[in-house]
This record gives sequence, C-alpha cells and structure tokens, in this order.
Amino acid sequence: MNPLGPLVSSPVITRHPANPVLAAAAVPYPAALIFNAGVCYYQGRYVMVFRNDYGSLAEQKLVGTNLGLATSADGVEWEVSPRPCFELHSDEILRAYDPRLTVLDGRVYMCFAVDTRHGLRGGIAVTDDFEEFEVLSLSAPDNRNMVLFPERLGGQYVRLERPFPVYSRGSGEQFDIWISDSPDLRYWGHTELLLGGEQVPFANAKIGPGAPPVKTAAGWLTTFHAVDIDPARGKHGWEAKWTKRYTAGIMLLDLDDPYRVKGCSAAPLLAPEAPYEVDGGFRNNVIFPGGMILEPSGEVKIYYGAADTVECLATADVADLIRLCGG
Ligand code: BMA
Repeated sequence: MNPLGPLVSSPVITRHPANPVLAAAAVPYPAALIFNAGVCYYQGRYVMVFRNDYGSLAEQKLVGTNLGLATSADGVEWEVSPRPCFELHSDEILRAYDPRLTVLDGRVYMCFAVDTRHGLRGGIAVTDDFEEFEVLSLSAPDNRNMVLFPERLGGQYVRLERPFPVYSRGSGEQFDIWISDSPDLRYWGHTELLLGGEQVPFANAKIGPGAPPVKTAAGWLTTFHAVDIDPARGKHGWEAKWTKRYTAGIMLLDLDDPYRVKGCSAAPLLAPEAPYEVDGGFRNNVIFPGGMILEPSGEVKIYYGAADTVECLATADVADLIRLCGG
C-alpha cells in the first residue's frame, strides 16, 4: 500500500471552540477514555450515548468498557447521568462499544459493536428512556459500524454496515461499506456493496460507516471513516506502534434508493490536526464520527471521537456538505 502523506480537513468544517465537548473529567464514575459517541435529538434534548473505556489514564491501563449517557440543551454543554446506561457482559460477550443512535418512529434505536469470544458482531437495541434497552439482533461475525436510517424506505428498515472479509480480500485490512434491509430489524438481507475502499482517495485500507444518515432534499447525507496505514509511523499514543490514521469523509445517497451513492467527497471532511486529535491520546490521529444532527438553520453538528480519548464537535453548513459530495 502507498503511504498517503499529509491530509488536511475541508475548509467547510469548523471545530467547536469548546472541544473536547466531553472528556473523562466530566464523568461521575470510573472513566478514562470517553469517545465514539452516538448522538440524537430526542424529546426536546440532545442525547449522547458515549463509549467509556475505564481504568487509569495516569497508568495508561484499561480494564473494561461501558456506555454512558449525557444530555444537553444546546448540543455543546453536556450533563452526564450518574450511572452508565448500557453494558453487555457474559461468558461469551466481552463488551459492547461504539454506539450510534437513530430516532425512528418516536423510539431510539442504538447500533453498537460487540466483541465476543467468537468474533465481532453488530448489535441493534431499542429504548424509550435510555434505562431499559431491548436487544433486537446481533449480526453474524465479523461485522460492525452499523448505522440505521431514520425512516423505513419502501417499507423496509435500512442499515449501513462494515463486514470484515479477511479470507477473500487478502491480507491487511481492505474492508468496505455495505448496505442491507430488514422487515423487522431482526432479519437482515438484500445485502449489497455500497462503497468500496478503493473509491476513497484518502484511504489505503478499510473504510466504514460513521453517523446515521440525515435526510436532505438532495439525498441522504452520511459520514464515514477512512483509514490509511503508513508502516513508517511509530509511536502515536499508548501503544509502541500505531501506524493508522482515521479521517472522516462524507457521501450522499439517493433519497429513494439508498443503495445508490450519488457522490462522495474526494478529500477528507475532517483529518486529524487539532492538538486533541494528534497528541496525548490513547491512539493519536483518530477521528471517528458517530453522530450527526441537521439543525433547522442548516447547520450540521458532527460529533466524533478524537484520538480514542475524548468526544468532539465540528459544524458545517448542509449546503457545503452536499456540494462536497458533488451534489
Ligand atoms: C476501530 C474501532 C474504533 C476505534 C478505532 C481506532 O477499529 O475499534 O472503536 O476508534 O479502531 O482505534
């Protein structure tokens, strides 16, 4: 694979001056890394479910993962609930992480990744109050980064996902974004390739879905993450060697037929540049977008985990994002 060299963020994006908008210090229970959150607007409040890898920041040691809950009146200042809201653990299931939230028919659906002893699975749960969650389905391994559309299309629920076809795609991590539909959120099929990693000029390895799509007149707008690997990269975080960089891209899917990509940004929407993205984190150079809210004003709030350590916010104008996708 060819190293890609420096990548910069699109001029249409503005990092919020309050970044990081959420970090471990604001969490009233054991917490170390707060990142890769799902965000939605529900019953008059912004709601965030965030990943909490707990342990010790000072000792650079992690012992477990749960999901925490935070709410906000403005999407910038967050108040964290006193207890974590979701955790999966059994003899088979090691942990659930990387939540994404979709409001659909007045309920909140949460997609999440699950590490199990026999592979990585994508889960879907539903809640009305962020206290009780009903797990509706867990995919076959290996699959994760699932995001659910906020509407049924042609009567079907639709999700984006990212399976890991190791055996057939050769060595390395050449993984792509796929799309499936379902009559009931439990049984998924009609699976097709949506976007191949080779179509993204700022990836030389895997890509995967980001935040659940938002509806615009031009189409479904959705972020994705793109990974490039440079074997020459050395220590960029806690580990001895971290050769990956994660950037965020944006694409537009056809409104009636989301199996059709209308356009995709040719350059990153967000590339790691700010201090909290490139320095002092668990894994530096990681931008992992998991939440996207379209405001009535046309402002788009994009929430992303930075350096696998803190949660951040960037904004852009919806018309600019559509233009980046060639729309
Ligand atoms: C991916 C996932 C994400 C994480 C990213 C960078 O494979 O594990 O949760 O943010 O790697 O470490």
